[in-house]
Amino acid sequence: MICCAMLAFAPQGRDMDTRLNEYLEESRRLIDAHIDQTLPPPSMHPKPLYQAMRYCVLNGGKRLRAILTLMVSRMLNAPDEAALAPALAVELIHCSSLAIDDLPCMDDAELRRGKPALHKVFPEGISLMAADALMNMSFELISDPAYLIPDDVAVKMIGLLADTIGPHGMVGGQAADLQSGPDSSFANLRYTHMNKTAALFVTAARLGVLAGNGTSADDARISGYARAIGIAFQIVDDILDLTGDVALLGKQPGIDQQRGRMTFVNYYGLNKARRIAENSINWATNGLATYGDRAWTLRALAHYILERDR
Ligand code: GRG
Repeated sequence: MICCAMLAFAPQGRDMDTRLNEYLEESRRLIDAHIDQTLPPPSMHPKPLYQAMRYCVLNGGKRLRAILTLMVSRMLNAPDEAALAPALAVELIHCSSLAIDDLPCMDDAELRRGKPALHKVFPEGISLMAADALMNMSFELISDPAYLIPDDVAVKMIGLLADTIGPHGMVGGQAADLQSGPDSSFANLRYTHMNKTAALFVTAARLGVLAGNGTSADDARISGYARAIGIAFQIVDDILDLTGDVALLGKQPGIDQQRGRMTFVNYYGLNKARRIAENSINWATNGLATYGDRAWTLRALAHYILERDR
């Protein structure tokens, strides 16, 4: 059994930053190792497809959403085995969405995670197929008997993921974003980012509740926390798009501005957008009081999201 000794106590102040960085690094290594084992080998036919899938995923992502699934299930005292398949599934969906977002018909991005975007290395059609394949693999993983997820839990997990990806989730959010412009309404901005970005944070956390056999009260509390950090994540992303450094971000800043998209920064200005992100993070962490020290990783992750520079 994989266990996380790092849950044993709640560190404070600067010690919390150090412990969180160790925790993130250890969890990232665990997830990367499992993704590497899970993805088919690059020698499989048709080779460009499998090579593109591996290029898309195994390229240095922060793995925050997968780590969030693990954090929640660990807080609920579940062994990592219960949460690994949904954590990997969330990460595959996230990577798939980044590849689609980067395509010429979307952002036409040059860079992702400090490397040429998927469609700059592989033909555009293969890149789209790789993104589709990763999305499908996420469902395969959860229904794979090797992960021993009880059938009723697997059905709930698959339903949750399908909702999150679909028209009421990320696809809807992306479509709203594509239509947005300098004069878009606040309602459209909120809809876009709730669905395009926050929805996957909420689902990652809720998968952790399912893996940890949490109650409906856990589900409601953890969903509220994840929605708030998901929105803060996007506001910080909008801020970094304006102020960030290409070397740290690993992607070209300024794309939102070039495309004339509505962002939290365009709507509120830099200072107010930052204050809204701070309030959202405070709201998120206040909602964790019931869990006491057991929720230190979730509190630390919320602060990390606010302070991140990449
Ligand atoms: C059908 C899965 C699917 C998607 C189609 C393209 C699309 C709809 C949605 C786009 C979702 C998207 C790209 C949202 C942006 C969220 C965001 C700011 C991502 C950056 O996340 P990080 O910084 O990335 O965690 P790393 O590289 O660390 O993984």
